[in-house]
Amino acid sequence: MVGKTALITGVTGQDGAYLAQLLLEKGYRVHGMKRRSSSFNTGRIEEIYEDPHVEDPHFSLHYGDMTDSTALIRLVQETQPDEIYNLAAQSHVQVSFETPEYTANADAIGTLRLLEAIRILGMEKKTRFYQASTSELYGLVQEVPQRETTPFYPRSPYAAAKLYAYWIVVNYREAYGIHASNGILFNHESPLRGETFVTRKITRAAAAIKHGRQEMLYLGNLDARRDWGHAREYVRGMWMITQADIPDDYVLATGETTPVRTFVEWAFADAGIDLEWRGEGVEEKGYCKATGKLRVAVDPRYFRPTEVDLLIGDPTKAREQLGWSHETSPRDLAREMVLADIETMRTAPIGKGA
Ligand code: NDP
Ligand code: GDR
Repeated sequence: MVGKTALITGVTGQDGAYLAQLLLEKGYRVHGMKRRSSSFNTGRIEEIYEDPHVEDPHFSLHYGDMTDSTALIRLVQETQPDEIYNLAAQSHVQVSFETPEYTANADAIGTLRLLEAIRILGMEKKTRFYQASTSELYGLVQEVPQRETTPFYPRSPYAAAKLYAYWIVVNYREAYGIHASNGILFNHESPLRGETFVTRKITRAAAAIKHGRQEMLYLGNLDARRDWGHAREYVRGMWMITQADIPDDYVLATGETTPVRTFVEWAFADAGIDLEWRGEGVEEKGYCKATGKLRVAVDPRYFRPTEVDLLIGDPTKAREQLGWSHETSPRDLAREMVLADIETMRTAPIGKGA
């Protein structure tokens, strides 16, 4: 028996893949929006992909783009979702400094387009809406740990675009009575994490160095601190937020913060490479203790024009009101990611991602 219908934008991304899997397990009919690409972009959802020729599939993919209002309206009309999870975004903070206008279009106005689709189609009372909001909204530290009432201070075009999206969701909830909620999610990672985000960049490099396929890892700010949780647990939180009787905004976080430098040490140790650091600032370098080989160095090209130095979230509201909590510690997360990359790299070719 098929239950509710969900539409996921950004289904080909890390969170989209985990969420689609979760909803299918819960008996949903899942529609995913993917954008056109010149190469395959469905690698993360291969396991749940259903041949479109099967009768009455539980999982279907549709072309669309957050910058294309008509495609969004048509998709909502055709799929008639009970729940929309808006995960699609230009999600890379550093890239947003180079593509600020596109980032605003996809991340800010794209969210508005989707909310307007609900309104234009008269689905305000039928369709619940989940917005992928972010701890990047907190930006420059105002209060720690950061919670739902902490003031926002965005520090990138990405965060500024997500700030608009956050508030337009609140406004459409108040103005039109749409069941629309923001999940203010702190960083969450997994073996499916995009290769240019810092955790995955580190775990892939540690695995590649272990296999003798890479010599060096170049990183930016090693002092930045993040509250890293596991993506699989956070998509469960997205679903719980959407099931709540009353729409609201919730922080999902572990409550633990770790410097990038420490994540590097963990990942390399799990790959069998204990590091020692010499130098400071851009001179800081990580050497393998056993062999003395240089393995990690700072490259200022990865510094951001404005940085978010410290994120640590307080998930008390989600725990008390929804019963959500994380399970995986940042230390265990690092180990899971490294071991997965070591295994994958045993056979797969590696790219030269930034
Ligand atoms: P990913 O970058 O892995 O996935 C983003 C998804 O959005 C991909 O499916 C991508 O498609 C799609 N996308 C990008 N631009 C467009 C567009 N113009 N039209 C349609 N689809 C588009 O992100 P995550 O899965 O990590 O994150 C999911 C959401 O949660 C994002 O909105 C992100 O900003 C937000 N977020 C993430 C956090 C995290 O730590 N992961 C924390 C807080 C918020 P393609 O595969 O083709 O690139
Ligand atoms: P973030 O994640 O910006 O927090 O956004 P990212 O992993 O890119 O950076 C985390 C911190 O690490 C520092 N850093 C580096 N980052 C990258 N990408 N590459 C490097 O070489 C490097 N060296 C140091 C960064 O400066 C930063 O301080 C992620 C995204 O998923 C967003 O979409 C989401 O909203 C937030 O998490 C919460």
